Amino acid sequence: MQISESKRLFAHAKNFIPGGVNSPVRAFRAVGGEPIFIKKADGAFIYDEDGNSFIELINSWGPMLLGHNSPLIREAVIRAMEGGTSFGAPTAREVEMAELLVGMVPSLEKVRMVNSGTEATMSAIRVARGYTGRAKFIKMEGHYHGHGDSFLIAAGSGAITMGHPDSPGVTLGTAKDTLLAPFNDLAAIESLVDANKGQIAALILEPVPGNMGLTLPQEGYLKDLREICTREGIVLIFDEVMTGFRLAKGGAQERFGVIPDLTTLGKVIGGGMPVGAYGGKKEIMDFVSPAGPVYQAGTLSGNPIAMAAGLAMLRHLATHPEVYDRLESIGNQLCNGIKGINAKLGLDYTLNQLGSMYSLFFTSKPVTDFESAKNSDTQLFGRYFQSMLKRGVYLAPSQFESLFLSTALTDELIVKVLQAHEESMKEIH
Ligand code: KE4
Repeated sequence: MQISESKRLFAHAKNFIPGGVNSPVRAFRAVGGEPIFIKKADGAFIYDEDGNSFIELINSWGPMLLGHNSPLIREAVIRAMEGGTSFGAPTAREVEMAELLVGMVPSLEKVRMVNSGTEATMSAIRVARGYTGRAKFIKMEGHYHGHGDSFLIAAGSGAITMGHPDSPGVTLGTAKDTLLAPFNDLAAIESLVDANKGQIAALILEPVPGNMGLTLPQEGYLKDLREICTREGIVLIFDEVMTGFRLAKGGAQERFGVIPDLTTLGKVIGGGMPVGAYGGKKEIMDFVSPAGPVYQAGTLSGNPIAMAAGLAMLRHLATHPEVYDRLESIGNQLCNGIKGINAKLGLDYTLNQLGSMYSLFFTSKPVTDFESAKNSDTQLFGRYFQSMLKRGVYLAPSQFESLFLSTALTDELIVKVLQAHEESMKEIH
């Protein structure tokens, strides 16, 4: 595979951008080699600067639920552009977007638009602290909630990948209010609550974590967290930046029937444009300025072009429930195929899947939390990644990421991915 233009661009980029990328995980540090630079994308394919094409299973880390360059989103953006790109003032589209979100996500009574998942989670924690008057919050080891200081403690995603789950630059003063618990460990939550009675503002988690690789909540775990938070007056926050509008129209909270007090969203709701959102109970959200005293703001929040893309996506999802049937079918077809091939080859690796999200862990042990995810052979994963890339399949360049499938992945393309998987598994063992 010829990648000379990507190599040239990467070398040049490093003169102007830290590490040559605008987000660390893109640098391929965890899988070796150098990143490919993408020129364009369409449907289930991305095309690099050297003319190579790849069936891709990340879909921009989740947003491309319908595949790349979806005509319904492209045309909405082009139409919106004709009226200008940003006003910094209220628009009708933002109202429609908020009403649609409130109508589709069970926990939402009021919602505020921001520009990224990071902004959404930072703001949700701040309003939970303002609402409760408490300072501490609980996060799960290995969960990733964006790069806000309070969250870069035992953080997942790129933070694990780069080996900095506890980032330098986060002060002890900040870190002291972040309490950590292993995912799927209710006793750990109970002991934190007992040791910090009346001091915990919020508990935030990825209800179905994707940022240590996909990991599933154990039976009853989410419901039990809900009960503890209700009992203790702790604001339960579901970070659904990944799972929102992916695991169901109403996200993991709809799929599992557990309703948080606040929800954070991103990715799919922007249809590929920079959009995040946080919302929930109106008695909490009315603490947000200018309705209440908790300050949060943003020049491009509710940007009219981003809203046009998000509205096109959400209107489609609201009126086409069959999208979710298709996503389930694609996920099951692909993952059952992978499991069958691994069994045929006598390879016993753990594959965690829910709907159109999955991770293949290079360990035979179950992966239920951060510690068990770290059992994976990341070197072998790196060889698998490169072998699949060589065969025209683009995976997330880290063992500690979920994959995200789109409705553009046809049955024929699933067969191609499975062929590449079988050849790669033979090659690396
Ligand atoms: P952004 O600030 O990247 O829009 O969202 C942060 C965020 C918050 N919460 C969850 C559950 C997330 O998964 C994310 C971002 N996800 C990563 C992928 N693991 C983004 C990819 C990247 O960092 O380049």
